[in-house]
Formats: sequence, structure tokens, C-alpha cells
Amino acid sequence: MALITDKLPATIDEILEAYGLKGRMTDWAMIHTGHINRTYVITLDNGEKRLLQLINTAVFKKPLEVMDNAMRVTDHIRNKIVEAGGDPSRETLSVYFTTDGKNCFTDSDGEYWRFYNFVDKAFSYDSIENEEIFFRAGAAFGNFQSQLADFPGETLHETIASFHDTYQRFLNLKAAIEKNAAGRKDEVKAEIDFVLEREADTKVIVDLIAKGDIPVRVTHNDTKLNNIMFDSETKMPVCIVDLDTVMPGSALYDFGDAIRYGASTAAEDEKDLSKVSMDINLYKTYVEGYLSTAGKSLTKAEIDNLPFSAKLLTLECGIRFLTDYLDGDVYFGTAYPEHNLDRCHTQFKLVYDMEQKMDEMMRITQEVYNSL
Ligand code: GN1
Ligand code: MG
Repeated sequence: MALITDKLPATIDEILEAYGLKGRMTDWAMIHTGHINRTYVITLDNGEKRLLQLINTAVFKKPLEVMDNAMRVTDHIRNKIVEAGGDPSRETLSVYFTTDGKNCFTDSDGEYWRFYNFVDKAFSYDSIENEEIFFRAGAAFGNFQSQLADFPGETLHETIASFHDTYQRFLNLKAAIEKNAAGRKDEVKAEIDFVLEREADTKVIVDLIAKGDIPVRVTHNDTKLNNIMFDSETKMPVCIVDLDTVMPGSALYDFGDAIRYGASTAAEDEKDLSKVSMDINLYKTYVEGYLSTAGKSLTKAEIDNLPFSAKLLTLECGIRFLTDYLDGDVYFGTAYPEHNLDRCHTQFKLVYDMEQKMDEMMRITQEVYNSL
């Protein structure tokens, strides 16, 4: 049974009724991996499980647009899976409809709920168990990118404006410092200086895109390791999840964010910074995995900027945690008052470590690319 501290939504009966599932729920549990949406696994009387999710409308201001993207992206991927002879019931998320044909349900509190299929006999990793797993993760995100290579990106809604515009994130931080909403500004002088010293970095990729030197592609934009479901038996990637930020973007965002999270030797909120560094072997493994599926389609400018993107996306994430700390923890879910600050510290430690290792990261990336 579910944990005592976890709670079903007050409107669960309305939700189940809207989906024609009234009286059919026999068990439920909460999943706590994401920082944004609230997620439940609902078990039905025939043993079937489904994923129920509350869309966080403070983050996703237009939930209907999020659902419209989700529908079209999953339809597209489903066709690719069928063409490749795969099993679409496990290899992609699919949206369930309400009995009146809607792709989500608005309850009497005005909250938006959706049901996805639950990928059974699968699990996600919060950290890397061995290098082979990270190779597979890289290949899976590279494959996801190829599945979407012919998707008409201009038809997708921008679910979060300027999501990976790092310079905009930098400006947001400056605004948060100015506002000092939670009165925490004076505590974080060193962290603020760390970012100010790197202002020029924040413009590099946005400028390359603006000049047309780097192509805009349809990208996932949230390539944390735990957004891949692996098969419980074979430990092979089955399905990419968390599609709310699939939007036009850069392959560099997906590569960089995957390294940020997966190549770290410690958890995103580790307090002991001596444990936090970027594992160069994991970096190499991910490059090998990612380029094994995406390498041929990337341009030279993209390849050249892969190592820098790892540092940039890590800096960006640290900036976002710091901004949220200054704002009073209004965006990311937090478990204790300094949670965002602890997360910011791990990100900045990783940035610093990557700066020391940048030459080696460049050498490795070129070597792997040349051997394709
Ligand atoms: C959020 O919810 P989750 O954990 O998949 C965030 C990502 C951050 C990540 C940091 C919509 O993702 O951008 O990189 O936390 N998602 C959104 O752990 O802001
Ligand atoms: Mg996410």
C-alpha cells in the first residue's frame, strides 16, 4: 500500500469518474522522482496500472498546450516505433482520453490531470550503476532525437518560454537578486559572484543559434537519467518519459543536461562537495553512446560544442536553483529550506570541475567522433 505520508488527491473520485474508472482503483502509490509534477501509479481491478499526473500549472502556464504537444509528439514516436517493428505499448507514453474525449481532465478545484500508460516491468536509475548503463542512456536519447528529426518543430507550442536560453536565465537571476524576495541575498554573495564571472558563457549557445551556426531541432530538453525507463530484466532502455518540454531547441541542450546529471559522481543535492565531480570516464561513455545513434546527423559546430554544452547546462541549472532559492523556493519542489542552495552548490562544483577538465573533454569528443 502507499506510504502513510503520501496522499491521494481530494478529487480522486471525480478524476476516476471522468475516465470511466469509478470504483475500479484497487491500489495506488506516489512516485517522487520529478521536481515539478505530482505523479501517482494507479492500479485497477484487472491488475492494469496507469500513471496519473497533476500538471503543475505554476510551471506550465498553458496545460492544454502541453497536452497538445504530448499528443502530437507521442503519435509521431508511435509511428516510428511501429515502422521499426517495436512495441508501442511499452516504448512510448500514450495519453488516455476522458469518456468525453478530452486528453486531460480539469477537476472542480481547477487542477489539470492526465493519465498515461504505466510502463510495466521497467524502472529508472537515479545514478549510474555501471558505465554500460550510461552508454545505453546516450544511445537512447540519440535515438529519441532521430525519431523526432522529421517532426515539424514549428507546430509545437513553447511550453516554457526561453527554457534553455541561458542568458535569459542569467538575467532572471539578476532580477531575483534585485528583488531579494526571500531576504537571502546576503547569504549567497559567493554564489552570485561565481555566476557573474561567467556571464560571457551564458551567451555562447544562444548566439550560435541566433547566427544560424547551430541548427534548431526538436529536442527533449530534460535529459536527466531518470527520464529513461529501463527494462527490469534486460536493463535496456525501453521508453523516454517526461515529454513536457519537448520543443524546438538544440541537440547541445540534450547532451549537456544528460552529462550534468548522469556524469556526476554524486547526487544533485549532495551536501558533501568533496564527493562531487564530473567522472571523465562516464563523460567518454556517454559521448560514445550518444554519437552511436546521433553522431552522423550532427554538424561540426555541434560536435565542437558538446564539451562546452555540458558545462553550460550545468551552470544554467545551478543558476536556476540559485534563482529559486532567492525567490523563496517557488519553482522546484524542495524537502527542506536549503535544498535549492545545496543543489546550486553541486552544480557550481561540477562547473568548476569541468572547467579543469575541458581540454580532455574536447580531446575525447573529437576522438570518439573521428572513430565513428
Ligand atoms: C526539473 O521534474 P524534473 O526533475 O524532471 C526541471 C528541469 C531541471 C531538473 C533539475 C520543467 O526536472 O529543467 O533540469 O528539474 N524541469 C522543468 O533536476 O523545469
Ligand atoms: Mg522533468
